[in-house]
Amino acid sequence: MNTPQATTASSAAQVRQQLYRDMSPLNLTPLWEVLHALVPPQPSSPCVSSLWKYDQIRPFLMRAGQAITAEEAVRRVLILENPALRGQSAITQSLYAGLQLILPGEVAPSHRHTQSALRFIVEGEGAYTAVDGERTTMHPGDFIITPSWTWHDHGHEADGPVVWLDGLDIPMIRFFDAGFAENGTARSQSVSRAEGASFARYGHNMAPVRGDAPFGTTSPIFSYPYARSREALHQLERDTPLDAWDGFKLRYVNPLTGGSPMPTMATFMQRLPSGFSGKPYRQTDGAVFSVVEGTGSVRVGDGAAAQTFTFGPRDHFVIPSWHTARFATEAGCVLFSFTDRPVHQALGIHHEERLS
Ligand code: GTQ
Repeated sequence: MNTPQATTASSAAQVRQQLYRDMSPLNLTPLWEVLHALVPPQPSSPCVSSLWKYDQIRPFLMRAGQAITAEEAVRRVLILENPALRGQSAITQSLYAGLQLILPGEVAPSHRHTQSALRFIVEGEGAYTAVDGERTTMHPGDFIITPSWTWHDHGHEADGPVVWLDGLDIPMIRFFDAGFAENGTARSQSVSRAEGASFARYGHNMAPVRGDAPFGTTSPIFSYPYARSREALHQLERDTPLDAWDGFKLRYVNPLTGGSPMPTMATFMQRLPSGFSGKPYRQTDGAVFSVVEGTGSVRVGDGAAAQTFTFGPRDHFVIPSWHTARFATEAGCVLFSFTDRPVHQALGIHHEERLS
C-alpha cells in the first residue's frame, strides 16, 4: 500500500524518466543526474596504479622482434596500457607510454607529428635517434627529446637489441583533436649537423648569443646524458639535505626558459638513498616511472585499496593522479619519471600535497 508521500516520490520519478526519454532524441541530458561526477570534490581518476616487470615483458619484446621488422612496424613498440584503460593506448588519461625495440641493422623510418615524444633508454647501447638532421647515440639512462613536428627516425648500427621507453602526449593531443602527421620521403633523414652540436650550443649553461629558440617552447637539447644527471644526484647525496618525500630529486629543464623540456611533459630523475623510507604525497599529475638502478618499493593508494609494488632495474610503473604514493628502499635506487605537470601549471590547476 502506497503512502501519499511515496506516491508523490514515485510519480516525480516517473515524470523525470519520461522527460529524459522524450528529450533524449534531441541529444539533451539532465545535468542534475551527473553533476556530482562532473565536478567531483577531489580528483577521482579512472586509472589504476600498475607495475610492468621487465623480466616478464622482455620476452614479448624479443618475440615482437621476430614477428615484425622495425621498418614494417614503423615503430616496433609494446604499449604499456593502464589496466583500467585497455584499448585506449594510454597509461594515464593524458599520457602514452611504450617500450620500443630496435635490432642491429634496422631503421624505424622518418616521420613527424605534432605529438611530442621523449625517449628514456632502458637497455642496450649504440642505437641512434635522428632529430632535425642531427643524430644522438643512445646509452642507458639517457633522456632524449623529439620536439613536436620535427622529422625523426631511429636506427641501429651497433650490436645487440636496444630498448627504450617512449613517452608521448598522444592522449592529450587526441583530446584536443589537434594531431597531424606526415611520413618522410627518405627512409632515414640526411644528417646535416655533427652529433653533439645541439649539446655544444645549449648544454653547458651557455647559449648562442643571438637567442634563437629553434624548437619554440621545446628544449633545443636533444639528449640529456645519464652520466651528467647521475653525477649531479650523487653530488647532491653527498652534501645536501635529504627531502623526506622525494629523496634527491631534480627536474630536467629547457635551458632557454628554465621550464620543462617539452610544453606538455615534465621529466625528473631522483635518487633514493639506501635505507630511505619516504613520507607519503599526492599530486594531480599522474606519473610514469622507469627504474634506472637499484631496487625499492612504492605503496600506492589508501587503506584497503593500497597496493605495494616491488621494483628493480628496467621495471616501469604508473602512479595515477591524486593517488597517495610512498617510496622505500633498502639498497637505494635511481628513478626516472615523467608527468603532464606543465599543462596543469599552465592551466593553474596543479595541486600537490605532502602528507606526514
Ligand atoms: O618513435 O615516433 O611509441 O610516433 C608511438 C608513436 C613512438 C616514434 C611511439 C610514435 C613513436
